[in-house]
Amino acid sequence: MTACTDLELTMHGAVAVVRLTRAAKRNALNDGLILALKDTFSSLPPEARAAVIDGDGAHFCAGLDLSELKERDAGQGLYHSRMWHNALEAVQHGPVPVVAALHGAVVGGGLELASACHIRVADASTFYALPEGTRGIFVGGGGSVRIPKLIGVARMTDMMLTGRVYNAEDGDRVGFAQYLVPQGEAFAKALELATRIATNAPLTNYALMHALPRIAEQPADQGFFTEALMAAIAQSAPEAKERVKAFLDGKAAKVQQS
Ligand code: 1HE
Repeated sequence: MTACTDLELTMHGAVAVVRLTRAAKRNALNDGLILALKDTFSSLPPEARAAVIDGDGAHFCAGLDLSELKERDAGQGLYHSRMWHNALEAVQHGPVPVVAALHGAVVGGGLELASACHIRVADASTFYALPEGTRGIFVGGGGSVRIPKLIGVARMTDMMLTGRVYNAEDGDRVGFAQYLVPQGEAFAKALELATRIATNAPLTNYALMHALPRIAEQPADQGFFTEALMAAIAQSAPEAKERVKAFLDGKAAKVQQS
């Protein structure tokens, strides 16, 4: 495990809370933090069934630590980007679903980190930007793959060409976040959701993290087939049978409007 004082892991029941604790630098992600994120999500405690990522201070994350950028040549830049890819891959395709608690700046690499999570909860102070465009660089943490899946290629192009910043409400409207809550309430809502996710059958969570994104990328014919395989595996698990029986016996919750 990489020693890093800027990342903290605590367990809240079955939820692993991973917190960026570099508020003095607006949680900018230096190499140490990126490696620590990778290590943390690659070796979560076995009792973890879901995770939350949060950031200390007024901002979720100011993106890449720009003070480290000036030291790299092209080859080092390539390896550096691949290091980010590996780390954020560990978040997206790690063992458990991850909920991001967004507030303040969610910019550059911070937005790339948020987009690697499975659910994003934003509070009213949240704003989204890709300042790479105006800094003369490009996204390197998987943003060009993940962000268009949330908001579309045209909106991402606009953000990078013009420096456009989306506020919390507009970000919610275009698809950055699935939940918008009052200022200061993102962590509580993210923890509530993660606590609920942690009670799902692990195979259902696995299917949503690993099968659904792949099926969505497949041609329909292959997607239907992969879906059928995943459905068969999930419903054959003893836990699925128990949960269905509990409903039929009147012992499980009905679907209810909130
Ligand atoms: C930083 C960084 C950083 C803050 N790297 N040090 N990201 C950006 O281009 C965003 C740059 N940051 C900002 O626009 C602002 O800092 C914020 C809007 C996020 C916050 O503003 P504010 O007024 O609360 O804080 P501040 O006074 O600007 O910053 C406080 C300190 O954090 C200050 O250091 P200090 O030693 O003078 O106190 C800042 O220098 C430092 N700081 N952000 C380094 N990003 C895989 S590729 C991804 C490519 C990218 O992510 S590019 C986008 C980078």
